[in-house]
Amino acid sequence: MLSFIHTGDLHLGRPFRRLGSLGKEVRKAQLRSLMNIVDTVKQTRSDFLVVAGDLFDANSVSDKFVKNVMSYFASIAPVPVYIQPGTHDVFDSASVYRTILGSQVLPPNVTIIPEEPSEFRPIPDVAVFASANTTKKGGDRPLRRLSALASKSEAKFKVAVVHASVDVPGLSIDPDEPLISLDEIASSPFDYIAMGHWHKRQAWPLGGTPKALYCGPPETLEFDDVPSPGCVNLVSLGPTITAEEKTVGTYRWVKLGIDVSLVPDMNAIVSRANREAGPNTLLRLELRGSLSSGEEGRLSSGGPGSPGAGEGGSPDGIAGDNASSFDWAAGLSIDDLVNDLRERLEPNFFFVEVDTSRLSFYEPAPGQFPPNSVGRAFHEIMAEKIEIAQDPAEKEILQEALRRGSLYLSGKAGIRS
Ligand SMILES: [Mn+2]
Repeated sequence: MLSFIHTGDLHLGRPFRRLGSLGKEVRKAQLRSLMNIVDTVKQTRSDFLVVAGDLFDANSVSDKFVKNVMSYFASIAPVPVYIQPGTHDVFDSASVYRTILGSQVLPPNVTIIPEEPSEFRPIPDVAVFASANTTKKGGDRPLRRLSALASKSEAKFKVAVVHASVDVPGLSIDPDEPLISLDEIASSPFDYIAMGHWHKRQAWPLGGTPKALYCGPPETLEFDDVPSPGCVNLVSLGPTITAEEKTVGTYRWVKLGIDVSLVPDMNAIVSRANREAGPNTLLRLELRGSLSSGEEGRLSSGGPGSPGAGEGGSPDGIAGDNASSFDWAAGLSIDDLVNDLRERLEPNFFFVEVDTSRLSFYEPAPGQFPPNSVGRAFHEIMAEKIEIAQDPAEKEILQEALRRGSLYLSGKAGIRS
């Protein structure tokens, strides 16, 4: 069976600044994924390897690093390797590939795809068609030129390598970037289009037999790459074309959104997060929901409560069933909350990031509703009831009703079905 390995978007040398000192561990994992890729080529006895753009994160990489990267490809000689310059390592005058081509580091089994559409024959029955990206922008339509060239080819199997977005409204990142349309895919003479650029595993068209496949980065690059790709495609060329995932990556990036108003306590956040735990898991915890100003919460919990610069208080408990549930974090500032969570989660993960940019600080105020609105009337009626209530427990319930009602009427909270 004829087969090849399709990868792309390795982004070798990426700084991973948000990871601080752990960034270098992920950079090491990127090189490990490259080693796993060449091992996969050997183990599956694949006929060739294609890299669909963005092998390097940037064109400014050191000669030593480039030499090291090339040595991985040299290790599978004479198996042909086709490297397509993408958008991060675009084939412009300052391209890393100009340096590689002008030096002695290019292994004999490696081809850097040139600017003009070209046909390569790794083995007699298979033709690979590709052209380098020479600009990051420009509304280029690379598949059209490749299709024109491939339609003249007699090869039994035709493979294209393209670093571009699929032109789907709402999905393509930028109308000025390299694009291929669904029509171009459908009418192209290719058996398989090895895509790069999008960092997600996807196959187009969505219905029917997929022809243009994104394999995603072999080592995941960010929290937005969901689910973590971490693999390459083993493509088998025969009466039917199949693409099988082969895992080559190390780290799993998990983004978890939690509405603090829907959990009973901090333990619930920790135990939910710990379901994702692992020594190779990076966690981004995105907290959202509304925190009350914490005045009543602080009083009822007796906590110190020092919101300092203004932000702080107790997470909202809109869905709580009783009074104790909505002030579970009373007296905590947002910083305290984040520090507590990090302290409890960090031992169980490779990396933990807590985002609180969508946690809102909230205290009902009549001025937030226009005069003569339902919200203003509700606020005034409730304020009067709170004023005249004698029983402290009743007063507390009314205050909470005001807070929750104001959240609802101002659109800050909804009703769960
Ligand atoms: Mn990329």
